[in-house]
Amino acid sequence: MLNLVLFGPPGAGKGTQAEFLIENFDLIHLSTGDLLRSEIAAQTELGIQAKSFMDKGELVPDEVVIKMIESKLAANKTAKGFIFDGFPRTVAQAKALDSLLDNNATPVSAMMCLEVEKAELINRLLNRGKTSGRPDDANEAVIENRINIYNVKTMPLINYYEGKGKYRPIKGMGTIEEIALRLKSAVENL
Ligand code: B4P
Repeated sequence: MLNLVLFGPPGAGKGTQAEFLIENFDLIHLSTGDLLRSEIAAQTELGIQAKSFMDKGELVPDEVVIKMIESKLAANKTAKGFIFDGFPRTVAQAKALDSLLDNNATPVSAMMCLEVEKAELINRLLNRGKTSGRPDDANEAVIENRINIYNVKTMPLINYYEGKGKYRPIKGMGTIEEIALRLKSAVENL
């Protein structure tokens, strides 16, 4: 089983690159951002709660996203593997993922970390904001907040996975196709 954590700051290309990985490796894509946005669109209680965090660029509380992932894993027991996109984002989430996967005896295979310069992240997100209708992409101050939160709460996961020998940095600058090829060959070399 291949379980990939697709990692990187907001705008690094996680969602974009996940699509190529699904095609190449036949994995189930679990994006906590997408799952939360569909809860918002359906106006569920969870979605209404999550929206107040997401619009400000804050992280949604750990227990909410962990529960979502837990139920998706339970619903896909025969999968060949998973791409975790945007999850985990905190050390508590990473520990929870380890214990959920332990229950299925299928640990994280690797954490693929897309590395992109800050100015490029801001450009990409502001560009997406022109058409996406996402409030968290529309405002540069919110984007800055998302990047700061990534630096403080999410970056420590690099040490977490490096300590387990699972950290794989990937240059995330360049065209979408160039980055997809880099990722594909890194996964093939696992
Ligand atoms: P996400 O949906 O994960 O948002 P993201 O980080 O912006 O997505 P991504 O990184 O996939 O976007 P991409 O670069 O592909 O999360 C949104 C919010 O949900 C978070 O802020 C948080 O509030 C909440 N949340 C989600 N998961 C959570 C968790 N686990 N815990 C707590 N809260 C959580 O795309 C960006 C743009 O760049 C696109 O327009 C794309 O076309 C473009 N692009 C990509 N690659 C490019 C390239 N090489 N060149 C030029 N443009 C490129």
